[in-house]
Amino acid sequence: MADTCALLGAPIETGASQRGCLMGPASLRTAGLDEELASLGWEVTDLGDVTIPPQAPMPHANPALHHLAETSAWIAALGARAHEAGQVADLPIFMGGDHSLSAGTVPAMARRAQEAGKPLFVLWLDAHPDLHTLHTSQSGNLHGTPVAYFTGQEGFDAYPPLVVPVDPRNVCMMGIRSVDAAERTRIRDIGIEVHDMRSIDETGVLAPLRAFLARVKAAGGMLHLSFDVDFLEPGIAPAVGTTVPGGATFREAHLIMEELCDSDLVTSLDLVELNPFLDERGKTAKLLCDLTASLFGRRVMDRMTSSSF
Ligand code: 4U7
Ligand code: MN
Ligand code: MN
Ligand code: MN
Repeated sequence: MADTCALLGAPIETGASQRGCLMGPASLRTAGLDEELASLGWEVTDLGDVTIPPQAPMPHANPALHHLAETSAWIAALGARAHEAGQVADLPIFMGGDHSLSAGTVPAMARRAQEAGKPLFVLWLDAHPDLHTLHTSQSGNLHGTPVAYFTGQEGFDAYPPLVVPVDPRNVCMMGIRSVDAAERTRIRDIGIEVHDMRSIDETGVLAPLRAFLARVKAAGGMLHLSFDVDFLEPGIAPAVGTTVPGGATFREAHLIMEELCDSDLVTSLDLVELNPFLDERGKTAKLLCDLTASLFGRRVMDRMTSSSF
């Protein structure tokens, strides 16, 4: 029987500074994500898009925050729908939408893991650690907060109550190259594993990835992959509001997906920050589909053992 995956659209853009992420799910569907996964033998169900009703403004001590009420409502709505998606599918895919959606999806996957009696691990592929609390964010853009929230940091009274936090030592970040002062302190304080771009230049992606996957496997964990488009070098993935030069190359990104596929450990996926308004003839959406296909089993050749030569 084919493995099952579900697509859930999260057209949220209130966490980002620039508008356009709400078109992300439509762009991924247009790029043919569902057909691609079906062609790889997966049984695909499209659960449609989550919506929220209009919200009254919510005041906050940090006057910089934008769209707090809407974003908090999105997080609550996504938490419920993501948990349902995780019950109907082996591998739910959450199509964003800006990265604040992970404040809904990751806690939902932590609940799902707890129900299965397993710990949740998170692989965070991003230029940014997204480790602000509502009080330390200076930009006020809430897509910079999900990791602080789902690891159970204080300062999130205005978000829905967190039921199951993720142990920060179970979070591994790769691709990091833009860190604010408050985030740098927090990374050290709570013990997140961070591979910034300098260390990736030094070691490549495989060595730290394999070490992390070995930890997940040894713990019998479930693994959530959160993929922010700005993890990638902007030249190959222009459709994102927060480009930072020096990102992962085409092959580094595919190699990560291929290795994750072989590990068979990934149990849920966020595709976030795609802003189709900024795309060039759909190239970023197509690249995201291709990377997802690598994660779901597309390969050029069967792996040859030395005996096949
Ligand atoms: B993304 C930033 F200041 N740290 O808080 C902020 F650099 O989901 C960026 O990773 C946040 O794209 C980026 O606004 C959030 C900034
Ligand atoms: Mn992000
Ligand atoms: Mn980012
Ligand atoms: Mn962004």
